[in-house]
Order: sequence, then C-alpha cells, then structure tokens
Amino acid sequence: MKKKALITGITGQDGSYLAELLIEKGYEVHGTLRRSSSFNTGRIEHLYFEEWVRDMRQQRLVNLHYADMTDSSSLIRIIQNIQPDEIYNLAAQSHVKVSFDVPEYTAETDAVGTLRLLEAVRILGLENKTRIYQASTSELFGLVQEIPQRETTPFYPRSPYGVAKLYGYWITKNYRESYGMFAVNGILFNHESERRGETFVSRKITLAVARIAQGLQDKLYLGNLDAKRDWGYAKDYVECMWLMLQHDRPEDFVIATGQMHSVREFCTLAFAEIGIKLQWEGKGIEEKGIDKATGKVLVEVDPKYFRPAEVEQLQGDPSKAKNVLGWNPQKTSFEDLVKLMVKHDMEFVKKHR
Ligand code: NDP
Ligand code: GDR
Repeated sequence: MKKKALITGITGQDGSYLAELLIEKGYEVHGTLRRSSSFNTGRIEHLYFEEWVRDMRQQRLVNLHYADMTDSSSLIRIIQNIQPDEIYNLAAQSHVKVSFDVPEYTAETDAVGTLRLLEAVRILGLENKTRIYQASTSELFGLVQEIPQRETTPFYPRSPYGVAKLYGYWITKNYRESYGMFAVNGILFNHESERRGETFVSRKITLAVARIAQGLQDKLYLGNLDAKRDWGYAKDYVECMWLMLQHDRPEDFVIATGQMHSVREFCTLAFAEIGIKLQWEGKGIEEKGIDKATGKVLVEVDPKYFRPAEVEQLQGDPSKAKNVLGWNPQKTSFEDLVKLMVKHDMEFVKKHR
C-alpha cells in the first residue's frame, strides 16, 4: 500500500520540492490549490502535465484539490476523501512585509488556518492515523534573545506574520499534548532556491543581477542591507520535513545551517558571479553599491522596503536535527546557494527577455 501525503501549499517553493521528494519515495501525493485568475501551478507543472509523471494506470502522480486555509469545509472534505497518512501544512501568506498590509488575512490563513486543519483531522477521527507537519519559522524568534537560536530560545515575533505563526506553533503543540496527535513544528530558518518567490530578497537580488548583466535593468533598490539571515537551500530543507514525520516521537526541530550573512554580503557575492566587484560607500539610506571597475551605482537603498519592525539577525543552531534526525545542515553552502541561483536566473532572464 502506497503511503498518502497531503501538502497544503503545494504550488509554493517548498511544496514543489516536497512533492518531488515524496513522489521519489513512492508516496501518493495530493496537494491543495487556490483558485487564481492566472495560472499558479508554474512550480509543479512538470509533475502534473507531462506524460512521464503518469504511472502505470495513467494517473497523475500529483493530485490537485481546490482548497483554502480560510475555508474549513474544503479542508474537511479533502482530508475525508484522501485519509492521508501525512499532512504537510505549508500553505501560508508567507511574506513578512506584506503581513503588515494584510494582517487580518495573514492571521486567518497562518494562525486560524492551522487550527482549522488540526480540527479537521480531529473531527474526522484521524488523530491516531494522520501525522502533521506544521511549517513554523525562525520569525518566531524575531527580536534576538540569544544567538544562535535553538528549540529552547524564547520567542519574540516582530510582524503580523510572526505573531500568526506563533499561534500556529502553539496550537500544533497544544493538539499534540491534548489529543496525543503526531503533530510537529519544523522551525525553519530562511531557505531559498531557483523557485523562490521573486519578492523575497535573495531572488530579488539574483534576478536583478541577471537583468543588469543582460542590460535589461540599471539598478537594484533594496531595504535594510544590514539584516542578517541564516540562508539555506530549500531542497535540503524539505528532506527534514519528511524526516520529522518518520521519527519515532513527535518533536519540534530547528532547521538551519548555523551560518549568518548580511543582505549586503548576499549582494556582493551575487554580483561577483557576473564578474562585478561591488564597493560599498555611504551610510544608512545613503549607502550605495558601486561597480569598482566602472564607478556605476548598481545598488541603492529605498526606504519603501523598510519594515515597521525589523528582525535584524537570525542564526539557527541545527544540532538537534543533526544529532537526532541525522540531517546534514551544511549540504549546500551559502556560496553555492548564491551561485546556483544566479546561474539559474541568467538562463531564466535570457529565456524570458
Ligand atoms: P510560498 O509563499 O512559496 O508558498 C506558500 C503556499 O501557500 C503557496 O502554495 C500559496 O498558494 C499557498 N497559500 C497562500 N495562502 C493560502 C491560503 N489562504 N489557502 C491555501 N493556500 C494558500 O512559501 P514557501 O514555500 O517559501 O514556504 C512554505 C511554508 O513554510 C510557509 O508556511 C512559510 O510561511 C513557511 N516558512 C518558509 C520559510 C522560507 O524561508 N521559505 C522559512 C520558514 C517557514 P499560491 O501559489 O496560490 O500563492
Ligand atoms: P524574511 O525574508 O522576511 O526573512 O522571511 P525576506 O527575503 O523577505 O527578507 C530578508 C531580510 O532582507 C531584508 N531586505 C529585503 N527584503 C525584501 N523582501 N526585499 C527587499 O528589497 C529587501 N531589502 C532588505 C528584509 O528587511 C529582511 O530583514 C522569509 C519568508 O520566507 C518567511 O515566510 C519565513 O518564515 C522566513 O523567511 C524565515
């Protein structure tokens, strides 16, 4: 019997990599899809439309179902039909800056949405069958209480997104403790990839670098260059989500590389990939990244990208995941991550110009 998995948010960065991993492992994979006025399946088209993904019975290896985290009835119906062994709750309004603009919707989706999912499993009497992974985040740590941050570090979220995810974290833990459910939190630090959304800082930088290299853009405007993050590779991180649900006990884990770099460093490395040596001049909103060879200003600060409250630095301690799950936090280095994203975007921009 094939194991059945349901991924909420399968069309997102992590959902697409996780779907690939679970197909590889022989799962029957189901995912939720939101209605949208334009196609939102770009990241999973290769799993859905192409002939080779059909199995012997000519069925697709990824099964898509319309649902929304704000709609309990859709979640209950889908879970009832599938009776999944594992649910990965990845669906979320995941942009921190945008959460300040749509705080109520962010809470509905990221906080109450998690509750709706847990309740659906409970209402259907699947508490003892279905294991649940909750996509928690390093944004829970927010204002730094200790460095590096580990499973025991106190939380201090700094955005409506972080606060909503804090509810998601605790309600998952509460359902585990109250009803004996196998429900766990993966506290994942930033992870990026070729499939990262284009408004997150990593992808915004690598796309701009590719466009500047091909003469399609003059300058890159960024917000806080001093922000520091622990950036890993999404493909490595989805493996850990699966490992957490295979563990013999339901436990929460921090997933990170253990290394921290600034937005400025990310930029410098990305430009170096196209042979441009950036020199940084000025301070605060006057700071500029200048091409050392030509003197051209390539990076400027635009305060519109500042956040009402910022998370200045995040660095995780992945020791528990390493020791208990046998996960390798340094599989893809920061340098390799920047390199692979720039390489991808050089091709991507060429193809779409
Ligand atoms: P993405 O933003 O790429 O994907 C989010 C997914 O959620 C998309 O499939 C999106 O659908 C879906 N979605 C959004 N709102 C709703 C809703 N109301 N109902 C149903 N589906 C919805 O995020 P990532 O893949 O990067 O992240 C996956 C999860 O992990 C998220 O919960 C995120 O908060 C969390 N996380 C991410 C980290 C990271 O660095 N990437 C780090 C820590 C946690 P659509 O495609 O239609 O927009
Ligand atoms: P983050 O990712 O907020 O950490 O959330 P993002 O890439 O948006 O920002 C990282 C840091 O870079 C600074 N920054 C900018 N950010 C964006 N988006 N655009 C800019 O122009 C810019 N300039 C500087 C930000 O201020 C911030 O400090 C991501 C999401 O995937 C969440 O869902 C997830 O939970 C966390 O990572 C862990």
